Amino acid sequence: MRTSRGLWALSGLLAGLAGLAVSHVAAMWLTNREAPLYAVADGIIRLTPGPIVRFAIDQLGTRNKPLLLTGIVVVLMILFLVAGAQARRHWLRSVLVFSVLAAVAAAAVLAQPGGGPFDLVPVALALMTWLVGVAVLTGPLVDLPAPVEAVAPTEGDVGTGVVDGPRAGHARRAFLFRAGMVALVATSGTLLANVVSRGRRRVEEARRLLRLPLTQPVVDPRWRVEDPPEGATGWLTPNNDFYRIHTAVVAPTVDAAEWRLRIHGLVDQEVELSLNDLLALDVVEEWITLNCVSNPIGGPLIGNARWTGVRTADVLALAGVHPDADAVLQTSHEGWNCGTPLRVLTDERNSLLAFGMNGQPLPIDHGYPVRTITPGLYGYVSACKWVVDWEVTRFADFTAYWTHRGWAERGPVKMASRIDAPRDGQAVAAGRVRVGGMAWFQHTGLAAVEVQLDSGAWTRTELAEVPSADTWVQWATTLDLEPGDHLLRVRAIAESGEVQTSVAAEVAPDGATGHHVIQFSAREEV
Ligand SMILES: Nc1nc2c(c(=O)[nH]1)N[C@H]1C(S)=C(S)[C@@H](COP(=O)(O)O)O[C@H]1N2
Ligand SMILES: [Mo]
Repeated sequence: MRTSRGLWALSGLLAGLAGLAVSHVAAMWLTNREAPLYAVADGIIRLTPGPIVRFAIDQLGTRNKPLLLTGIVVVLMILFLVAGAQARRHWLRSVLVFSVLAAVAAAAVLAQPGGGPFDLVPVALALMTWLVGVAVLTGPLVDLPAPVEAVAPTEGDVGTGVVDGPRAGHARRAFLFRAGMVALVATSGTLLANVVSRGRRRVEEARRLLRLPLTQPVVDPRWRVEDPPEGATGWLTPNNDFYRIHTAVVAPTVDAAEWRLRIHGLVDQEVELSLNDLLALDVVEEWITLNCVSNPIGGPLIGNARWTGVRTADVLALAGVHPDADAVLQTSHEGWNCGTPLRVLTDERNSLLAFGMNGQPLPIDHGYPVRTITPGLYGYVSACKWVVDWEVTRFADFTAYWTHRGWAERGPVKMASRIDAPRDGQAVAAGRVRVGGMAWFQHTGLAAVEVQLDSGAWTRTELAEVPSADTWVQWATTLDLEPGDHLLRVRAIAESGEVQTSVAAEVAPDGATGHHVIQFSAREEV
């Protein structure tokens, strides 16, 4: 071993990882929150400009958070190595690095919604582990000779004579033993953190046991096209396949028994409702298709489910809404918010406070125990998950999470259609081929879907029936394909006669427009 510099850095890394593990376990046991690491990730997202967050969601989909967390861990590991290496020059230097990291974590933890001094305990324990860990690990290293290049061998210098003497060997063995111990603490801590009941598991368990008036959804065969093409999208989106969009790094875990919705602002009387209060109202079941404003043309950020809940109109009636109000500012448990037109929440449509999704209690990631779901509006202005607060107010008096970041104040869904089969770039056999997909214009309704093959005429497709205008529509048709490359385009036509525009618009600020076009090839059968 020519130099002990690597061992100093390694000491920092091991102590650092052990501290992370300790903070993880402490957070789960003491505060019933996710580890401070997640608070830091949350903080980074909150401080990042909206367009960049949107871009990340668009580019990476649901992988954006694991990637962010991985990025943070990589940066931390580098800083841990630096802290260890700095300790070799003076122990105070590593104290400084670790203290700065702890301060950042402390700030992030306190900035969490509902964050308090008690949430600092895991951070303090991590800092202690870091400092003690580095001291314990580097103790034996002090006895190792300095790196060779640092000690120029001069005549009569006995210092270089002990490079691999018995003292050094002993020091190295002592270091390895202690490193092993610290590594053990780090690994068992991490394992323990995953084993001990996390807040999520606890709520997951309660969710499983929760008894709600739910029935299993039944898809009427008429809502599916006959003879669907291979690769067609199912009309009902199973909960596990339903797209998920939220700004929170870790979905909030809300206790259904403690859940309350507070309604205040421009109302006759403030009310606070529990889940049982909701269940005392008329419970309804509605098929509603939900989509994201940042779904690009042909994209996957849309799903169709049968939601169980109570009408938002009935709930607002309990509070009595003032005539000068035009909006409800909805806020979720973790602080995200959106502004929804009061008219949409109180008109004839089945805008719901939902607690059931496809016959199951709402999954945690989809807003357990209660969320809003509003036919005809994009999610970012209406579908507040983990909703806990409704302020009846006026659009002129606030901006919400996404409107503050430049997205449109109103988000009615735009007419759209999508080709699901064949896929873009796919090769199919020439001759008669079934093609199909989905089209939607929630709460307005579609009259037809047409396709255009290459530069041919627009032709009508077969449409399945729908239970209401609030869901997507399945379409299919048979094409007669010559061998070679083809382009297929789709467009929808509303009940009003309006034709889906071919003019392309970006998703920002209020939803994409344009026709979905795919390119595919037909091959001569061999
Ligand atoms: N609390 C909370 N609710 C939220 C969001 C969020 O970031 N936080 N995102 C909204 C957006 S942009 C969409 S498209 C829908 C997505 O709902 P889903 O994840 O159940 O598909 O939730 C909406 N409700
Ligand atoms: Mo969205």
